[in-house]
Amino acid sequence: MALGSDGVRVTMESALTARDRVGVQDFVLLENFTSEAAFIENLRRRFRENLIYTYIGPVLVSVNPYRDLQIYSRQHMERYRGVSFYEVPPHLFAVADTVYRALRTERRDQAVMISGESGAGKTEATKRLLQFYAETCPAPERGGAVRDRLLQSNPVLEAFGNAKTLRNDNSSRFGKYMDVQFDFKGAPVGGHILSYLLEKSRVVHQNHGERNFHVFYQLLEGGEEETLRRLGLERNPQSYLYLVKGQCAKVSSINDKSDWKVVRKALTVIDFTEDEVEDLLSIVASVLHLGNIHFAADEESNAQVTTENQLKYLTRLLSVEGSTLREALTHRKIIAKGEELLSPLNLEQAAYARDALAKAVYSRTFTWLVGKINRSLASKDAESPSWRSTTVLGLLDIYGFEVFQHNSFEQFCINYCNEKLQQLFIELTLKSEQEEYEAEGIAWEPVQYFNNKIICDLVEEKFKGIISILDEECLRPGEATDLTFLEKLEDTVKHHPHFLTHKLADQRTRKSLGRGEFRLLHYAGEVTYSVTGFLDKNNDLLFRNLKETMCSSKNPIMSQCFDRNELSDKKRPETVATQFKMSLLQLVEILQSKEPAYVRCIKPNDAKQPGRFDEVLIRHQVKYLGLMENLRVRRAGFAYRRKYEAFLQRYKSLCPETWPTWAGRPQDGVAVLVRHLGYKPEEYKMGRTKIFIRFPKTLFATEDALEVRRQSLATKIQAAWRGFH
Ligand code: AD9
Ligand code: MG
Repeated sequence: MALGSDGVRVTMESALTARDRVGVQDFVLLENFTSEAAFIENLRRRFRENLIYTYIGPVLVSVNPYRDLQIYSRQHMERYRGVSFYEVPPHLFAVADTVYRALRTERRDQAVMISGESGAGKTEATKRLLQFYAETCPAPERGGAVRDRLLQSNPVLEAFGNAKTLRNDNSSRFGKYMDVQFDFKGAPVGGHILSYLLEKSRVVHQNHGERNFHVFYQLLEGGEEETLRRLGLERNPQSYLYLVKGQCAKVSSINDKSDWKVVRKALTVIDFTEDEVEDLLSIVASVLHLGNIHFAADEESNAQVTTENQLKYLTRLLSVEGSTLREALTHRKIIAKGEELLSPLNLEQAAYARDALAKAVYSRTFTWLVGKINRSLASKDAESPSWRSTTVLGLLDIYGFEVFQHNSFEQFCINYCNEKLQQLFIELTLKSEQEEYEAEGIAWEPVQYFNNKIICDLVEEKFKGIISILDEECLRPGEATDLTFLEKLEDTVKHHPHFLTHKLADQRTRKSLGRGEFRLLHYAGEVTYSVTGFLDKNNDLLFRNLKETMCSSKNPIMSQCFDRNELSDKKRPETVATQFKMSLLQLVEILQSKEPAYVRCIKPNDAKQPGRFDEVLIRHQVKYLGLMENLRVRRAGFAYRRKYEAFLQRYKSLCPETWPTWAGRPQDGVAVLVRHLGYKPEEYKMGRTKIFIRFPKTLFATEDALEVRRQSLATKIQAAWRGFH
């Protein structure tokens, strides 16, 4: 069979014969598997042929083509259903189908973990997977709407949680883990979403060339006249200070107007009533008004609100008392010795309080939205017997490793998250390798690998870890600063091989480190973090009277977001880093309880353009994703393994004893076959159900023999045909 132009009709082994042109479909078949150059060359060859998918054993590596390759149609879905993983060229749908079948036949929960840097294609992959399940799975007996809801939750979450950044026009600014629940017939019956660390600083500030969250622009562009009038909004994004910082309200690849239509419709599908939509939009609009609140200093340098009109709209949209809000924006309430004191804010403090309120309102609304979607996705059949036998398929679309020119608290959290996931990945990959060897009765050969637990500990350990030390400093308001935090770090983790600061560095490396920085040697490489803002971001303070004001809101969404208990609670709320750490531990637990599958996404260039393969950029990602390590683990023992039946079926024509049919056990047939082919004992092992071949060259030689036989057969047939005529 020739390589089909649609890239689908080819079997794995026949593609091997075209390996010079299109590379190998599985990196484990690379002759020189420890060479990064060979790895990248293989990716390049395939990318040139628009073959964006390649395996490392069961792991799928995907390179963003930045063009529509027409490979996700219903027809493609059908081609990948029910076929064996290796019989078809690598594809996301092959993973989708394999995972789904394992879920059905083994009744074990599954998790697909999708990782990669910003713009690598994680969210697209997640959407394609969901679409695959929505379109190919049977419909549930009851509550068929859940399929629509699963799909429609996405545009809503993207409107509120995605934004145009320099790296990606539709960048997810939060991490997402989504469970899809299936009943015993394999029909999707419910879902649940967990979200992680929304980048809320974006609400009040965007870098040049970036935007705020999509929803603001969508509402201004697409909202009906009457809606905008009610909300007191003008169409022009330039009118809103929270939207002009990045100076790029318009993006050629984005159509805010039509996107808004989609979002508006989706809200209805996920059970929003008209009132709820109104309440939600009031909040979105209030954030814009909040950004336009100005202050002027009175003669005592105290801040006064000067934008009465904005205040009026805010009061109405948030359903709070005007005087309370005015006071809360310009004063801070302090409780000292049981007495309440109002301390006026200066201009800088007032602007800080206003921005803190905008961020809190927006991020809590986002959390509420996730909760609302979850209620709509919750299986309505919770009490029925089928519920009890549901299985779960999880999809993890979470930020990849980040290294910028300037790295702050956010990158610290994101990179810590990647350390945790990498640890889990190595653990699970090794475990599954070991399990397979044991199941097949083959001796396990221990693999040397870098265990990044040491870095995870450095970040998360009690008392001595970076997060603990940061939290400790956050408990000393007025005394602690970002720099005292750094000093404490230096004192506590002095001689750690993965930690460095200006003071601790030797003369040579000192030059590359600023005084307010610390450097972590992550599994994926070095990252230097500036401590500026660490305390503030970790504390995430919202002045008490602003909280009180919001608790008094009559907007039903706001009153759910700001709970009065928060005010009376004597216990300090958990810091941002600690909350994140706990949610990560929970995530790891969820993932550990499931059978894992992996999609590793790679971004080919920074220009968001098709056809460009930037080798330097790709080499970095291969490193960050730990792909060479992954390949090494996979290749530690055997390059290739296949069920006896499949192996015999393919190669039986190469041995007179097995051709045309072998009557005995497939395993015995394979034993006869490989002996005939001259396999040496060190080249292979016979497991319980599979043959394991150590080197690719053994397989390639067999494959070449097959090709020769096919050609000679074809020549004979042609000759016979000519003779016949
Ligand atoms: V981020 O961390 O959220 O900033 P992602 O999620 O990894 O990032 P995303 O899926 O949003 O990246 O992909 C970025 C863009 O690349 C998409 O908007 C598409 O235009 C493009 N893309 C990604 N994957 C594919 C694909 N398989 N086929 C075609 C793609 N285009
Ligand atoms: Mg994304």
